Amino acid sequence: MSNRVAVIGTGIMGADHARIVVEDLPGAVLQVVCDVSGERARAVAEECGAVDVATDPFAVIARSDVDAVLIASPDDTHAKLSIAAIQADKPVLCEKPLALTTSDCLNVIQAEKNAGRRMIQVGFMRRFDPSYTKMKADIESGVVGQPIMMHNFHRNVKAPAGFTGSMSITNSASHEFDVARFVLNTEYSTISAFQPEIIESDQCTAQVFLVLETTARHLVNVEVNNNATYGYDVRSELVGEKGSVFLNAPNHGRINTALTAIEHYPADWRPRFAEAYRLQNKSWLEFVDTGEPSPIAASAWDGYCATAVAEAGVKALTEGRKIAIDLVEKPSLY
Ligand code: ISE
Repeated sequence: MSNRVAVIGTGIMGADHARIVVEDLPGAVLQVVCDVSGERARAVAEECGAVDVATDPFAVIARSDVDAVLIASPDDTHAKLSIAAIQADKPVLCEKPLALTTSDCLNVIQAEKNAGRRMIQVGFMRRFDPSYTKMKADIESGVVGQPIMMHNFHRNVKAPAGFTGSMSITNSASHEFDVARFVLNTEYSTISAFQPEIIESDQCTAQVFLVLETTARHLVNVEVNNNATYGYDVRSELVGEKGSVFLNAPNHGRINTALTAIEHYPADWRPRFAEAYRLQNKSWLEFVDTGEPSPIAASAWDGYCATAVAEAGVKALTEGRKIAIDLVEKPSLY
């Protein structure tokens, strides 16, 4: 039987997920597209050929013709909707972050513990990106020796209106928090946060520079520049004791002309991570089918860890000091 999927939220990612369900997930049916704006829901549903549209996410989760729920609504709705889906016994793919606060993440974890099984996959899609997969494999094969440092760059063309320095940490850098922890297979012990004050910038245009120490004593830095202007650009270099591994972004062509080589950047993350999204969503559908969570995918526990780092990061930025990252004990479910 096909799995009938509801997509909740039709912003940039919700619309993209609806398209992926239809185009790339042969075992899935796009049953409902839901958004508080009925007009937006209808537009996406029509474009993708969804069976139905709706505006009330809780009613959608309760529907008997919905088997699984993909949550891509605003960040502050993720925890409540995830808990409602767990209580309705429907597996969830929840866009990152799982929740804006660690206490809300722990509420989701508690709901899973009450259900007695894993039901949440968090949309940290970079874990499925072939270049990060290769970086992780290169560490594990020992080719660059023991990993020591990881440099990360995360650049968007232009921050949306109202995007703050803190959101650069909670919304953007949360990807690096998760993927560096996944690649290095460690937790973090501290985070420090800085903003360059060379050019006059408001909260929305300010860059953020983060330095993290891991419990295994690696150093990880993350530059977030959400007003880079030139393109969407994510880079990473892992430095080991015997060499280094660079992340290679897929680049489908380079123009050589007039003594110049020209490469193009995407305007946002969707083309850069298209394959990662496809692989992630396929693994989620398998999880829906079998009840077996993917060992690669981020769990609610991983979602909690990323939010704990982000919470400490925002504190580090506002208080101007290094903040320790303390996690609760990991429940046996994970
Ligand atoms: C956005 O929410 C995402 O999830 C993108 O992957 C990320 O690159 C961007 O910085 C975020 O704002």
